Amino acid sequence: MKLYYAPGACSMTPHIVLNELGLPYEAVKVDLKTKTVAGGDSFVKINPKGYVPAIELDDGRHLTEVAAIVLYLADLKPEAGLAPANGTFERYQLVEWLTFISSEIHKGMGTLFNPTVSPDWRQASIDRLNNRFDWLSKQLDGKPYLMGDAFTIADAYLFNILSWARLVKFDLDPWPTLGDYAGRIGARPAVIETLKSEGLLR
Ligand SMILES: N[C@@H](CCC(=O)N[C@@H](CS)C(=O)NCC(=O)O)C(=O)O
Repeated sequence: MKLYYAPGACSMTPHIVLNELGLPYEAVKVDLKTKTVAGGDSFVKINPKGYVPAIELDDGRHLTEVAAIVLYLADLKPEAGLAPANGTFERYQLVEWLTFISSEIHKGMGTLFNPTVSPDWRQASIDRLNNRFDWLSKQLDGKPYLMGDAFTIADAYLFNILSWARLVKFDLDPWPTLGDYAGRIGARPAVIETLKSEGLLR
C-alpha cells in the first residue's frame, strides 16, 4: 500500500493509523504546490481532487478522504481495536466523531492557513472554533480519548488538527483539557514515529 502525504497536513491522520496498526506501507511525499510526487509524476493522476491524503492499494485502486481512509485501514486489522465493529452503536458514534472533526474542526482550522481570507471571515472562523472547542473540551472531561478508554482513529484525526493550532496562532490555552489530550496522544510511540518520519520532530 502507498500513502500519499504532505508533511504536517491532514494526511498525518492515516500515517499515524498505519503506524499504530503496524501495517506495511510506502509513504510517498506530495508537493501540494506543484501537485507532483517525488520524481515529478503528477499527483492529480492519483487524486484528481488534488489534495492529500490518498492511498493506493496493492491492486492499484485509490481511496481518498481522511475519514474513509482511516475507517478502511482500521478494518484491515480489527483486532487492534482502532474502530468499533460494524453494526454496533459505537461504530456510528465513531463516524459521528470523524464527521464532526472533518466538517467542524478540520475545515475551520484549515481556513486559518489561507492568507487571502478577509479579517472578518478569519474572525468568524475563530468564533466558530471557540464554540466547537468549548463543547469538545467538555466531552473530553474525565476521559482519555474521544470514545472513552480506547484510542481510536478519531483521536488520531483530532490530534492531527489540534497540532495545527500553534502554526495558525490559534490559542488552545483556554481549554487545558484539549492541551492535556493532545499531549497524551503526542506521547504515543506510533505518533512520535509519524512525526519523526514527516520531519516534524527530531
Ligand atoms: N476532504 C478532504 C480534505 C483534505 C485536505 O484538506 N487536504 C489538504 C491538506 S490538509 C490539501 O491537500 N490541500 C491542498 C489543496 O487543496 O490544494 C479529506 O478529508 O481528506
